[in-house]
Amino acid sequence: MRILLTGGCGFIGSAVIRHIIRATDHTVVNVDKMTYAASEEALEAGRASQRHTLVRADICDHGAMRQILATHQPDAIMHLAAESHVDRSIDGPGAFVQTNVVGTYTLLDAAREYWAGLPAGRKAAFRFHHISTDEVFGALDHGDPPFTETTPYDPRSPYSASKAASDHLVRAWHHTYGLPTLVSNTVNNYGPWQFPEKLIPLVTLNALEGKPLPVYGDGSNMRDWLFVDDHAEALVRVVEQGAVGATYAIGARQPRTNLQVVHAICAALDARLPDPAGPRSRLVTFVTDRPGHDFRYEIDPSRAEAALAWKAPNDFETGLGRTVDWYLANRAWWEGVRARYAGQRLGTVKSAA
Ligand code: TDX
Repeated sequence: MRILLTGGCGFIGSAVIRHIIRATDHTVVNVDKMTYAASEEALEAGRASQRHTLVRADICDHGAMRQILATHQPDAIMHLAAESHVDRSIDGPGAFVQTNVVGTYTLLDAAREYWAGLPAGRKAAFRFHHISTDEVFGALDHGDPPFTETTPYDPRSPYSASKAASDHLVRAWHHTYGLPTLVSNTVNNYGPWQFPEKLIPLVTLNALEGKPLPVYGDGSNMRDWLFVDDHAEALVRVVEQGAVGATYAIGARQPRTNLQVVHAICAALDARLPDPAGPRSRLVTFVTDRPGHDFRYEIDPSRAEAALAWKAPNDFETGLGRTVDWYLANRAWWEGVRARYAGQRLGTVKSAA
């Protein structure tokens, strides 16, 4: 199948492209705006593959989307392009509304026009797969059951509100216009090539550089963790086998407190590269909490696992070991990224609202 994938130079999009090139015979047209978080290097073998084409374009550009669809004639769209960092959405929500809401609308509109013009067989087989997050469901408290496909929406940050809006638009295009859509929502991803603004790569690099490891609040907030290559595998199954109109809640049943995550990173690094100054946990520093910090996210992936005949191969400890090994082996990449963004604190709402 010919897949048009948006955001293919991002963290999750590039993992999907690597998986497609390695494990399937699909071809990919990668539409990416190349923002600060994009990395062409992350495509690895995809860069040189005849089955991958990179087109630099913004999903908010309707004319460009129409033209790319007409030229490349995809059988499916996997939509991963998004602004993704919650702290940045606190400092500058406009870019999130623009790319995540207006961009998704623009892509949907161009996709509908393209899909309407397809011959009957290709029209029936076409899929628009929208990739989203568990943050749209709001925050859980201790003891609340994990999110599922039927949990009501309750987004609470500019980022999650923009993703929720885009999920609603995708479902509206299915119910109103019949566009054959699929939606998946997932937990926190981690792994190689993640931009070091997110917790795991930020703490890994700070720990390697002997810098403070910033833990928001008391570190008891909980996230549920999925290794990015496992997510990529699940996403390709969704686009290949998913039921039109369905939602898939994808996860690996690996909830941890942030403090557990930070200690696990320190232990993994200490075991591989001991720091002469002592265990890296000494660098843990509790800092002012994130405004509106959601307490806990967790997904029950039972329905998606059954529907897709898929289960995440890596538990948190295995995936984290692979991640830490990757950062140790790819210093040149992250040193270049850190030269542009050294990991300074974002999203503290310094000026009074
Ligand atoms: O320096 C930090 N210290 C810290 O304690 C950072 C960057 C984060 N945190 C905390 C905040 C969260 O409780 O760690 C947790 C994880 O933070 P992030 O990596 O910023 O992720 P999160 O806010 O949970 O959102 C992520 O998961 C869902 C992604 O950024 C989203 O794109 C995804 O949709």
